[in-house]
Amino acid sequence: MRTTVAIIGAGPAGLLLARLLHRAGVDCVVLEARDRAYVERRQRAGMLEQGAADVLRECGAGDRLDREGLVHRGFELRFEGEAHRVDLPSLTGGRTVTLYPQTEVVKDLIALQLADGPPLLFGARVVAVEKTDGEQPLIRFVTEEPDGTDRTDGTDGTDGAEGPSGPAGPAGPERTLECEYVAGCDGSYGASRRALPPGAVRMHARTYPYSWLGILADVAPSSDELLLAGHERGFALHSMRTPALSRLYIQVPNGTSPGDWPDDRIWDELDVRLAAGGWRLQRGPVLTKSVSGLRSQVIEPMRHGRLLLAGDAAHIVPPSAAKGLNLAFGDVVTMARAFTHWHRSGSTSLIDRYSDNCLRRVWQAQAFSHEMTTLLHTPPGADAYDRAMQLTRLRRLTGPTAAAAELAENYAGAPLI
Ligand code: RFL
Repeated sequence: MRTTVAIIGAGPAGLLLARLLHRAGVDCVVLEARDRAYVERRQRAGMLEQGAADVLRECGAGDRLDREGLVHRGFELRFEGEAHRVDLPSLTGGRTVTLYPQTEVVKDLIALQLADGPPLLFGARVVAVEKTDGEQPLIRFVTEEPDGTDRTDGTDGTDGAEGPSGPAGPAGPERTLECEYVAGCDGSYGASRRALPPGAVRMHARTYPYSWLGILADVAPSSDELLLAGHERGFALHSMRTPALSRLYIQVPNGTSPGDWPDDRIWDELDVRLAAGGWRLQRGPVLTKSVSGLRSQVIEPMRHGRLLLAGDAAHIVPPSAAKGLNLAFGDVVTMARAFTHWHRSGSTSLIDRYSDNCLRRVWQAQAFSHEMTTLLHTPPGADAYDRAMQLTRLRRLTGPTAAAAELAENYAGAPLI
């Protein structure tokens, strides 16, 4: 098989890139290790910046988003038993964010691609990416049958922290795909990162000393907007997936097992951490319960030869600022523009600047995600001084200050197109 751009991974990054390239007339093939049902079921992000929603609309994937997405014009920061609303449009010149689950973004993009897009091979696990230093990279992959095992959320139900896993089922013969460029969109445990020669890139990494216990609950959200609490017992987040499904998280120590937290204990803790005035949290049946660690990673540069990395393959952010999916979209918009320019003009100038152009946005999102994480979480061993610092930062951000405007700007994100 041959193509112009080989895309590894059919997560949001790979699927959006395929869509953008298809519309620009650049040939591509997408290889995805998992089966379609698995990819469409994987619970992860929920919040789209306005720029990300605009890109989906622009490439024809905005119909259901506009019908079913929940537009949010603000969010609340809660601390010391009080709620402080951050109004996005007034602080950002009119920007908003949209709650629309990543599962639905992926379903919409897959449906479009299967209807009229470039080839998308499910169950095609890339085992090697070769010759990225030369003119003609080569991808080796095996096709696998789904074995019915649900590995959606990692080993213990952790959501999305998907580690390297074995084949899904019996592997067929190895096949090859020749191409001119490789887009590595296969997440942090994919084949693209493994193809980087030792010493070719630098990996910056940080692991935070706490995790998130998340639940999906079959109950209508208790608030129309996101509530983020910086309680001295730790962070809590009230979010939603749909008007009938709530998504809630609490900070827990690293190493926590979901089994340590019976449902009532979770609801009681959420009540304490999210408390503000007479507000009441509605309880309901817990549908899923999972623990995920918080980490930051950046690979620098995001390119080696003819292999360009995008999304979680290139960087990870802690979920506290909801930037991961949005950053992935930012990368592939930049990448699609670079490949399109090269395809039309023969010039590699934008491909050569791809990494630098992305990294400015990536580090900005890293900084904001780090700030939100340390602002709202209580580290092990924190004392009264640490808490006073945290409350001082929170008060500054919720007052009529330039800091409040900066918070809103970062939260709503910059336009991508
Ligand atoms: P994905 O989604 O991991 O997709 C990678 C795809 O590559 C496939 N793959 C392979 N295919 C072929 N051969 C191989 N050898 C392969 N190895 C892997 C995989 O099967 C998969 O289909 O990466 P992508 O596309 O870069 O997308 C990144 C986002 O998924 C991620 O950043 C976000 O989910 C992060 N995130 C959030 N981002 C936001 O923008 N807003 C949010 O509100 C938000 N909330 C979250 C989040 C992440 C969370 N977890 C799981 C840490 C909330 C949580 C709890």
